[in-house]
Amino acid sequence: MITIKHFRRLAAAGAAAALAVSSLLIQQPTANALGVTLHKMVVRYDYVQFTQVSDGCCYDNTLEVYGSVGAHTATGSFNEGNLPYRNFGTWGKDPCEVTWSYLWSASYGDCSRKVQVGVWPFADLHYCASNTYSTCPYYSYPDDNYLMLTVLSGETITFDVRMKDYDSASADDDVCVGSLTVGPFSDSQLSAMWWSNPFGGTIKMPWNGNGACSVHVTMYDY
Ligand SMILES: [Ca+2]
Ligand SMILES: [Ca+2]
Repeated sequence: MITIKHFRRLAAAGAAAALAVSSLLIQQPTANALGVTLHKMVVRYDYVQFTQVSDGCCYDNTLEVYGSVGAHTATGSFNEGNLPYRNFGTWGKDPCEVTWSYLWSASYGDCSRKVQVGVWPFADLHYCASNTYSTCPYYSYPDDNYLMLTVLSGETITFDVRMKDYDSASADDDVCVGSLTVGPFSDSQLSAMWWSNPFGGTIKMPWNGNGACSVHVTMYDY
């Protein structure tokens, strides 16, 4: 049975709890409490275009490609559990080989992609989300060609691509490696990057004897 005295004690406890919560909020202000806008940006990797490829002897014009695409900000305020890379194939290995657009299935996520001169859409692949460009923590490939990135005004954004050609008899070759750093942008510039008016960027690697490529990436405010 709750007496008036007990009730008062419960009410006092409730007030103390509320005070504790409010002081917690004061001690640990969120970014929004400081007047900082957190822009949730969608980064979409569109395609890679290879304008020149060579796999060495005897005019071999087919590469066996694995790699990663990624995006991060200068302060590293990622979403998605701090996983700024989307990896395909198996870094440094060649467990299986399929054509770029072979069966849209995560089962082939660890396979190298056979690549010639041409345009290859990133939407055709499955990826693992990772905190490094060279590992897939769970050896599964459930992810697509999109990343979510939290961007603050005044900080730069870097897009990076690393694609290598597997070679059984020698070290693997860089065939499309590069990065593009953009910004910093203001709040209004970031907000203006709506899906119908997105930011578009191109990462390029000039011919290095193994490959020459450009990679297109799109970014918009979510
Ligand atoms: Ca090669
Ligand atoms: Ca090769």
